[in-house]
Amino acid sequence: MVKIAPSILAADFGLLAEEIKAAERAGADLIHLDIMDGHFVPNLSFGAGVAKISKKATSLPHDAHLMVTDPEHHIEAFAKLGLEIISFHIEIDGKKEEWERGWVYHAKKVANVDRIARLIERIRELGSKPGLVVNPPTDVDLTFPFLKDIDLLLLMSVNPGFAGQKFISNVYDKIKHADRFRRQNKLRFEIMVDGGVGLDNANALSEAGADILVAGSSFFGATNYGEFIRAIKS
Ligand code: S6P
Ligand code: MG
Repeated sequence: MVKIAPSILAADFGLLAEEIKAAERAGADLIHLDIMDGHFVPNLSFGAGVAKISKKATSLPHDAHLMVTDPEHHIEAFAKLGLEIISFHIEIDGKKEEWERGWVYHAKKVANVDRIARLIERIRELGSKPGLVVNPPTDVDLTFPFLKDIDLLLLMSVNPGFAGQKFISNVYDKIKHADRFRRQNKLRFEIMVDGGVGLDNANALSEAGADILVAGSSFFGATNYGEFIRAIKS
C-alpha cells in the first residue's frame, strides 16, 4: 500500500508540534521536511531547529528533502538528529533556468560524479539513508548510476520552492522508467513523488510505481486528516 508523507511546510507553524502529532494519529507513514536555502530554490524555509521539534513531537520516521546548493554544509546537523532519510538534488552542480516564480535548477549531465558519490557515502556514514532528488526539467536517467547506492529516489512533480503548486505530469514517465530499471536490476530503493499530490492523482501515481507520496497542501488543507489518509490509500 502506498505510504503518505505529510510535508510540514504546509502545516500551521503556530501549532507545529500539535500538527505533527495529528499527522501521526491520522495514520501518516513518515514526516517530510523541506529544507530550502534561498539559493538552490527561490525561497527560504527552516533548518535543524524545526527538524528537532518534529523529531520530538513524533516517533514516525522523517525524510529531509534538502533543496540546498551545498548539502555538505548541512547533512551532519540533520543526521545528528537521527533523521532516517536525507535526500539532496542531482542538480547541485547544474544550471539555473528562469521560470515564472524565480528559477529552477536542471542538469543535462552530472557535472561532478564524485561529489554525488561522496555525499551519498557521507550520509550513510553518518547513520542516515541517502536519497537523490530529480527536478521536473531533469532526466531521471542521470540518477541511474547511483540507484544501487541509495534508498530513496524523490521525483519532483513541481518546480521546488513553494507549497500548493500545480502538478507537472511528466513525473509519470519518470516513475515508470525508474520502476522498470529497479525491477530489471533487482534494486530496493523506494520511489517518492513530491509536489501537487492529492486525491485526484494518488491512485495513478501509485499504479505507475510510486511507493511514497508527499502531501503538503492537500493533507494540511483537509478538514479531517484521518479521512484524507484513508481516502488516499483506498
Ligand atoms: C515544492 C516543495 C516540495 C514540498 C511541498 C509539497 O515546492 O518545496 O518539496 O514537499 O511542500 O507541497 P504540496 O502543497 O505541493 O503538496
Ligand atoms: Mg519536498
